[in-house]
Amino acid sequence: MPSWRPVLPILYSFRRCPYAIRARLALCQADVAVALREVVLSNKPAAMLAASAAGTVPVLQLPSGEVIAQSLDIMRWALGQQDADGWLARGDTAGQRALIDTCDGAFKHALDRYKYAERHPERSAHAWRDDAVACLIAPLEAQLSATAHLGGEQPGLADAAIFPFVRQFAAVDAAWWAASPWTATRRWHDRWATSALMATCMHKFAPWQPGASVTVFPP
Ligand SMILES: N[C@@H](CCC(=O)N[C@@H](CS)C(=O)NCC(=O)O)C(=O)O
Repeated sequence: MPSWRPVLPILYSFRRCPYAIRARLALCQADVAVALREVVLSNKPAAMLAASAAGTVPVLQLPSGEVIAQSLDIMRWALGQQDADGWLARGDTAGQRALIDTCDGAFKHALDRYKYAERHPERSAHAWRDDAVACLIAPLEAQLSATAHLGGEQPGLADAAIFPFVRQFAAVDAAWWAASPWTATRRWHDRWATSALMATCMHKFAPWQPGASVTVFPP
């Protein structure tokens, strides 16, 4: 047994953040171990802000000191280490990148307003929901009616990148979602929601504090 401890990359993460979830999904899929530091967004650790002044999660700090502060870049970095199931080849095509852009742009915009409609009284919750459906759910439904996942019958990067946001969308009004006509997208959502990968990614960790012992993720 070596007397030294390998130095792990540090992942600043927040359990419910969809960007952090997509990063953790890729780290789990690649089976890349990191030292997870669960962050409380209202009390961000100074070490995280020193690594990335933007102050958003997730942040991955490599042993070399390099910092990766965008969730998609963390996904690509993780899968670049190990990608036995071909998530990058299957799930990072130009068409899928366009869907991810829509997810992070117009869909996220509408989702936040649908979720917190009382803060955006200029339009009704239903109007924001209609926007979200038009920009992302409808295109997803078209693709997922043809194939089980976005890049074919097996999952890939784009599925894992987009799913955490659809998960939030579905949870805003679960009864509406369950009765909605987006059957292929609901099936895809349910497969991801009940996957072993998601169960691992949603493991609960206490907030990190300086000096705490290392929490290895995936656990
Ligand atoms: N473009 C970033 C966005 C990350 C992001 O906005 N994360 C949210 C949490 S879901 C955040 O950290 N917000 C800062 C805050 O709430 O203070 C990425 O892809 O990683």
